[in-house]
Amino acid sequence: MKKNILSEIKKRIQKANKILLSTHIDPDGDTLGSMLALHLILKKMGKKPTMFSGDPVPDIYRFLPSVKLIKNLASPEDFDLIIALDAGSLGRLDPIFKNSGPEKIVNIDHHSDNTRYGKINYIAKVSCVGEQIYALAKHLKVSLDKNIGVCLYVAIMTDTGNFKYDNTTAETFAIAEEMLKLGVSPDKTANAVYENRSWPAIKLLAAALENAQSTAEGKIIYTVITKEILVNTAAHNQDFTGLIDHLRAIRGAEVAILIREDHEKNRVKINFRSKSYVDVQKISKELGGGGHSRAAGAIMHGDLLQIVNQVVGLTTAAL
Ligand SMILES: [Mn+2]
Repeated sequence: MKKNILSEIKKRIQKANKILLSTHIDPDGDTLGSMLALHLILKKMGKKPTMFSGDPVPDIYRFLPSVKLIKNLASPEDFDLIIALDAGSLGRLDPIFKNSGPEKIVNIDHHSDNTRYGKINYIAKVSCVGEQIYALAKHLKVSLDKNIGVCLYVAIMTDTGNFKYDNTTAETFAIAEEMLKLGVSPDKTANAVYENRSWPAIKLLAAALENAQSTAEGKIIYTVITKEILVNTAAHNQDFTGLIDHLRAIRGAEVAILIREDHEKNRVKINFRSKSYVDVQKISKELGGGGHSRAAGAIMHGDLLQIVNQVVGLTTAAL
């Protein structure tokens, strides 16, 4: 099954003249690491892929090889193949793709609620898309090197929360082992991503913890980041990375919820993390979003207080 899909992808890549690779909106370590690794792999095959991310690359990922080649403008109609990485639905891709039919799209993703919007859909139950790019590289018989290794390592490291989420498998460690043998340094890579936080990010974290609320006997921890907090801390989108993990880390917490006002776009973003049994993908779906069973999110519109009540109510009902 997997082999068939990999050969189909291989055929499409070999046939294509102009290949566009894309991250999802608000890019994270998996979508970026996977795109950068795939770009290096395709170059080894003599292809000249273009990399696209509509949203800026967070500072903590700017050390990755070839990151400067990522473009924030592209016209999908100029390409004969589009490879989407780590995007569960067309809506998770930049709006430039909204009229891209399935014909040209290869969809490589690991979200179980993926809407299969591509002509070829390679959906796997693995920790990160990085694992899928690794499998693809093996199938393409492209030899890996340290640069590809560090990109894949970042994809794995970030999507497994440092090899500690329940998506971490023996295969995940086996791939990471191979990356280390290629010369990837686990401490340097982790330092670049995690020990490199900006002051606004720290101030934002302080405000998030200060305002955190506990409900349902401590099983739900939530915090609300208002427009005022964003202005006072000078925090940006990228400064939210990893913040919610501090809420989930609280003893007795099952679900952590981060509710944040996105005043520029007049909407409210909801992020969920659960520790061991609540399916937050299901809750997110009811709110029009999606994700994984232990990490999911949604975008909502309307009155902040009403949204908070609705989100906390739904989560309480799911306990
Ligand atoms: Mn991912």
